[in-house]
Amino acid sequence: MYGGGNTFEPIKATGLEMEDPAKLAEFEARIERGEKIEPQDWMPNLYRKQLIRMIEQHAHSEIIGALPEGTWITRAPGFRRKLAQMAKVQDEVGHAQLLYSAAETLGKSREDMITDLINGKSKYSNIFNYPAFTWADSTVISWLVDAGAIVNQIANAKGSYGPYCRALDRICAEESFHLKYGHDAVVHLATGTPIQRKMLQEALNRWWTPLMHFFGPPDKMSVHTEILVKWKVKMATNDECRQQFLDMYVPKIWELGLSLPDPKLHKNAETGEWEYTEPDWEEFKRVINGDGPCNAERLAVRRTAEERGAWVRKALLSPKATYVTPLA
Ligand code: BYC
Repeated sequence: MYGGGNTFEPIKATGLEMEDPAKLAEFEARIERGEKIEPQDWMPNLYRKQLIRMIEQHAHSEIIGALPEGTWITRAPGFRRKLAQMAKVQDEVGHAQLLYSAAETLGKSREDMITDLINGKSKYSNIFNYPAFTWADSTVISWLVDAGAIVNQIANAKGSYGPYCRALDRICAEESFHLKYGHDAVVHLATGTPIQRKMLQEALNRWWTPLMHFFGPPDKMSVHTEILVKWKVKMATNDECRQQFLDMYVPKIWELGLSLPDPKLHKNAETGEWEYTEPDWEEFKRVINGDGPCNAERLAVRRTAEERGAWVRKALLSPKATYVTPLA
């Protein structure tokens, strides 16, 4: 079982009662005033644990997320798209580096994080456990998965933990290029031949449920939202991010003459809220707990990368390692 298997169970022991009440009150007052918490500052153990969990999962999502798109570098249509795809994948791996560094400031080593990933102990985003069969799948990831990520990350970049917020600021700047790249590639297919349009529509149908899952379970089922919103780690709830995504992107999808595989999907004119068929949350639980179509394959790739890179890390960390310049 992945992730400890307690998904959706309410947290019974927070450990907050063990904290010094005066320090806790001052910590919460700082957050209330909009101050950033920095690594050397006092913080409750639960804040530290929650941040490690979330930032680590985010970092893992970036390196695992590079895999489905990475397989399309050599198969992308044309040299220009290959170059752009390669740059995007490289950016995603760079995001993981920034995020692992941010999580390390909280006391968990990068080595431990990678070990927990490849042993299946840590989670990563549900969405990267689905296959990218066609080039259209890859374009849907580049446009809509990055769009969903930006909605979440722009909000959280204004949060309380300094190193995470600074990493998110930089990531969002790069993600906005990905969004343009993905949109361009989608528009190209949508305005292309009937076969290209069909391929795009089929990809959209495949990715819709994983995209709805991407923002996390509905607020009423979410375990961590309450405390994370209180401590300004999450600046918007799962449902708020999902609504914002629907608001921004459903009209753009429809504008291209594409459809979405949910007959109930519409914006309620009175409430201003999008109404939709609840995606299958049992499927979501299975996928995030290790039983999705590609979980085993994704982790196997990471495991191999770790094993094959071990000698490089060992050599670099060896006290005998010397850097020899060509002129020395
Ligand atoms: N996938 O209480 P909840 C990218 C888990 S990568 C998997 O609502 P929380 C990109 C959750 O962990 C960007 N698991 O949780 C890269 C918890 O389980 P545990 C990815 C999920 O933390 C390459 C349980 O369900 N973005 O953009 O309050 C190429 C209960 O959920 C998911 C981030 O990582 C999920 N989707 O809220 C292209 C953003 N959702 O830990 C693109 C950072 C929930 O108790 N993370 N779970 O075992 C977050 O903002 C929040 O963690 C979430 C979940 C909104 C995802």
